[in-house]
Amino acid sequence: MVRAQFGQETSTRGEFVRQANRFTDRITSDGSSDWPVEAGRYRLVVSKACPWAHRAIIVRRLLGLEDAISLAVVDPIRDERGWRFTLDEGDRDPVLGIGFLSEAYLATDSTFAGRVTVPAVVDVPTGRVVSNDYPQITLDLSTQWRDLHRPGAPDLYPEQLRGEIDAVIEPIFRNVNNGVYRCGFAAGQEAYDEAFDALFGELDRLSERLAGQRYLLGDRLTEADVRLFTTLVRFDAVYHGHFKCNRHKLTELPVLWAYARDLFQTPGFGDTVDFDQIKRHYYATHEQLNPSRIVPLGPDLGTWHTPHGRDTL
Ligand SMILES: N[C@@H](CCC(=O)N[C@@H](CS)C(=O)NCC(=O)O)C(=O)O
Repeated sequence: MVRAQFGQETSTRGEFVRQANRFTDRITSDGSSDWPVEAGRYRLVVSKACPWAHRAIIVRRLLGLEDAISLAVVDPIRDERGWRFTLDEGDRDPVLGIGFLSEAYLATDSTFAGRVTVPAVVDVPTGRVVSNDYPQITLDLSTQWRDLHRPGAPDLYPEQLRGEIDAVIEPIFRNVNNGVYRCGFAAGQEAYDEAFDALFGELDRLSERLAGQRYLLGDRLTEADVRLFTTLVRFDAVYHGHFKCNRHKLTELPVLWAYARDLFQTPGFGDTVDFDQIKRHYYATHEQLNPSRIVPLGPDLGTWHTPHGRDTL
């Protein structure tokens, strides 16, 4: 039986230690792997609630890969058997023909016993999981799928900026993307305190960086912005309360709030956000954090559409 909770990912000091990604194959354009780039062959399985999966949804849309890679969306509420296709007719994904994502994991590795996670890229003809390696999935969409990008698609991982992008996203991952989980899943005060300080210290540094430039790498949108956005957009709706990330709300951090609104109002970002699924997933799934499963009605989300003033930077 696969597990849907996090007991195995807690250190003796009470820190949340994320499991390694199990499936790390890559789809490549130069024949260097078993998985060639091919329109219509692969299915991207996501939860709209999940920040890691959300990266891939955004990048797929920015690059215009919707027709090349189909999308399967799981129910935001998973049960003890993990992610399920209960939003689909007959409770089955119509393309893969499975009811639970775990079926694809187990078809690929019958001994798999970790958490079944999204995003996952599945090979439709064989039903095998190619990758659940979320940081590599988006980079490969940018670099390997180039021939199928829409005309005028942005280069989100330009060669000359890769060193700087990698340097920026590493602390963002550690302190922000994963940092909010380290706050929320800390099993001890000290582990929580450390994660909290690291998170807000990083947000302060990012505020400084973004005070005089529109995007993390200057005047062009990159993979780094996608990665920061998926955490920021969830911040007030779930992380501030549910994960106790409450030194400030995003709306109280002027630079980051304007930056996040700027991205939200960019096609491919806000139009891929589903606040209802985000809130229901977190508040109704993490039973140990919210046993009543009551989903808060706030915050007011209308403010995401207010002017951001960053186009003049
Ligand atoms: N693959 C990574 C990151 C992806 C991830 O954590 N996705 C979450 C959703 S945000 C998930 O699928 N969780 C399944 C679960 O908690 O059972 C991991 O194993 O930690």
